[in-house]
Amino acid sequence: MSDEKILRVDGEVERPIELSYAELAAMPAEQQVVDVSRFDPARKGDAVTLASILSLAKTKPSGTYLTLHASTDDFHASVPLAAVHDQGVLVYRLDGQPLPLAKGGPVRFLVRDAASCRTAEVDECANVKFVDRIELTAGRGFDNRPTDEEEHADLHRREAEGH
Ligand SMILES: Nc1nc2c(c(=O)[nH]1)N[C@H]1C(S)=C(S)[C@@H](COP(=O)(O)O)O[C@H]1N2
Ligand SMILES: [Mo]
Repeated sequence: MSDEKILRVDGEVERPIELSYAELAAMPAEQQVVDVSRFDPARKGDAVTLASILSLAKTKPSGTYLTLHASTDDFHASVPLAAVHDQGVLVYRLDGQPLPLAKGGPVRFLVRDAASCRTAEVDECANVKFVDRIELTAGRGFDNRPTDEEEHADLHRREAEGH
């Protein structure tokens, strides 16, 4: 059902919003990022810019962190908004269809120039899959990304096994 709301944007915003696949696909052409493999050959699909979603929800000045929630597997990451505002995209479509769960759908966050795992606050680990809620928070919000190498290796093992 393409009218079903798949993404909620709330927290430190003036206008909390909920978007469906159809609404994401209907966003203006200049807010769409068609074919993300153009900036990351390992990725596929079409996206909208994070900036366009945030301008719809109207981030308050108090919303300094972007906290991405994936309830599907209870994974959460919170990153400084300034570091991702212009580089973040939300992949929602693959081959003209909603992004499937197996590819991180319904919505996958990607940072165009993410550093390698655990090398910075904004790293590949912050490329959250199955995003269903984006919360603007005043300071760092909930984040359960792995903090040491062992935890991180475990997570990747579970991911490879399909959880
Ligand atoms: N929902 C969710 N998103 C996630 C993860 C996860 O376990 N669950 N793992 C993260 C980590 S640690 C990494 S390095 C990247 C891996 O993305 P890839 O499988 O597309 O390479 O996804 C990130 N996003
Ligand atoms: Mo990671």
